[in-house]
Amino acid sequence: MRLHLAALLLAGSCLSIPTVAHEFTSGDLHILHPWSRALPPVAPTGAAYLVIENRGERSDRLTAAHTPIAAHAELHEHVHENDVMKMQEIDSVEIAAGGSVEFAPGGHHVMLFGLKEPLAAGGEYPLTLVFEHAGEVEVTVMVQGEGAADEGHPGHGHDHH
Ligand SMILES: [Cu+2]
Repeated sequence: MRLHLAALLLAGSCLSIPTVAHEFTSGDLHILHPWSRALPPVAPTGAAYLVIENRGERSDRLTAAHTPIAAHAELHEHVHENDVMKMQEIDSVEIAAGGSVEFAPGGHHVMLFGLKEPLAAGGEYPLTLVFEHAGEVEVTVMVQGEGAADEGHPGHGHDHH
């Protein structure tokens, strides 16, 4: 329920900030609108979301990510286990030829551990995505504030703490 509300608020804030729509291209891969939720400065973990489109004719895989603002980054997914939503690490995410994968709250995300600087609204930071075929692709993640602060990062059901 709260997730849906957050999604609506987020959609609204996207519309009101035109500069927020941004896209990165590497060969056949298009990475759309990388963003993070702004978090209180004390938050030790955060998450990055984006959409990866593969407009080519062979599949690729996202295998890792890293950023200078976090000690460690992992690819995560949300799973339902006994009616509890949990996050768990995944080795890689396939981006099928002609397909796309969405990293979004409540689903896949890039989890950031050991934040070295706060995710402050209006800020941005570099994130490097590592693909099996396309290699490393650096994108800029925009940090979005008001209306995007939900979903339970950091916190619920995390296995690492
Ligand atoms: Cu996570």
